[in-house]
Amino acid sequence: MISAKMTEAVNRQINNEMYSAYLYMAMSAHSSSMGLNGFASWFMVQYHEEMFHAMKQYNYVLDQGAEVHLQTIKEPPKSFASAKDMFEKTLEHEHFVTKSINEIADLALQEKDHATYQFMQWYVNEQIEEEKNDNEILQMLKLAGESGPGLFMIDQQLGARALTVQSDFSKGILPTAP
Ligand code: OFO
Repeated sequence: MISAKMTEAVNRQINNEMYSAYLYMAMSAHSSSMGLNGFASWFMVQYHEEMFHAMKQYNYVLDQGAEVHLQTIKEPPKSFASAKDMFEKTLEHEHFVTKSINEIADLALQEKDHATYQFMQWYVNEQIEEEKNDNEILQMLKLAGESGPGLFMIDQQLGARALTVQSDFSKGILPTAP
């Protein structure tokens, strides 16, 4: 069983993950409208990753015998200035997510809640990977340029990203291979 304060914190994080999914879905739509189909596909893969993050937390709350409390998801921006702008906003958002994950891990330590502390370590590691990927893409955009052949090349590369997480939750969260 987790505390009421921890239940509230994880529920808030479910909302953060759902907003992340919504934000990347908005970026995917915007990329499509700009003809950047590789970017659109990359952001749609990211959308699925965020839904997976949210569903893992949803499952965790239920497994702990606590209540899931779904909250309003705020509206993401409608449009973005450029491909670089989308990745700057992505990185900025992921910094916020990292901070909020660290706060839950801090709370778990304070409460001597080892189960939640251990559960959150998966997210701590995931954030390192996400920030690294976003930084690398931003670097590419700065080096190869934000238009013409440079942008086309990055679009092709981003389009190759494959989905590696579960996206069908009709049977709950399936155990991942060891
Ligand atoms: Fe983009 O990260 Fe979730 O947790």
